[in-house]
Amino acid sequence: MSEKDKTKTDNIYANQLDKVESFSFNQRVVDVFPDMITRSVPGYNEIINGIAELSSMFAKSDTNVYDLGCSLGAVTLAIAKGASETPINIIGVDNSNAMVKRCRDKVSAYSYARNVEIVEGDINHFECKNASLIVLNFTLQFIEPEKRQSLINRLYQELVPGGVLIVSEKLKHEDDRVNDAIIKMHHNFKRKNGYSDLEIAQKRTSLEKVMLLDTQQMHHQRFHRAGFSSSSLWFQQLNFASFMAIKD
Ligand code: GEK
Repeated sequence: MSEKDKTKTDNIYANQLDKVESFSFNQRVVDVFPDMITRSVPGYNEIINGIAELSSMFAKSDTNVYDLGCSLGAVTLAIAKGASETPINIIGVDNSNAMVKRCRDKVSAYSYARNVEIVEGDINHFECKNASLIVLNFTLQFIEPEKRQSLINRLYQELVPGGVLIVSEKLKHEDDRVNDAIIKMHHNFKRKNGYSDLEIAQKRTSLEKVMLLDTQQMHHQRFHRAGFSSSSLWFQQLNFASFMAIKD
């Protein structure tokens, strides 16, 4: 099987576990990741395609474009294709060794992704240089909440004027009634995609301490505190959304 097609069905939480460990991006997750993320995140493919389009508009010649928390490189590859007319370097960063290894194999299978480098590192300490576009596609929600503002502050500084930050996140809602209703709709989405109630419940427990959500308002406030004069939602499906913030 080629690197392009290597994906297995996610059944990590299919059987009752004695103890549900906190979620981590280990080899087991890497092996099923494309299946897991497309069956769990409403609008995932639309967001990836949208980022490809946005990269064709905002990636600037002779700059760097960053995919922070790149996992298996879906965003990296989308940018390589979307901005193929523009001479840029694309750098994907992830702190999971298992993800980075598989991502490098995957990227090397695509001839249009020769301008890509995949780096193993913690995005809290990774310096982006001369960046016209920085993407955190469902990564910020895994960063400790107290580190999020300083990370976004630094990314603002590292963007060139006119540079764009794209942040996709699962959101929580201020109003508990809305929150509960949308969570139920998300669980229905997962059921329709073949996950059982047991899988949904065990996955939820595993994420409880490692994926901490912000409201839409918290994201806008954070972008504005960092210096962005403009931040907008360009995509939302249920409680999954993507923002773009532009540096003047
Ligand atoms: C996609 N963007 O397919 N430093 C670097 N990487 C990190 C850090 C950190 N501090 N914390 C978490 N990660 C991808 C999906 S998944 C989202 C992103 C999800 C990495 C982590 O190892 C994982 O690969 C990724 O962020 C989050 O568009 O699985 O819901």
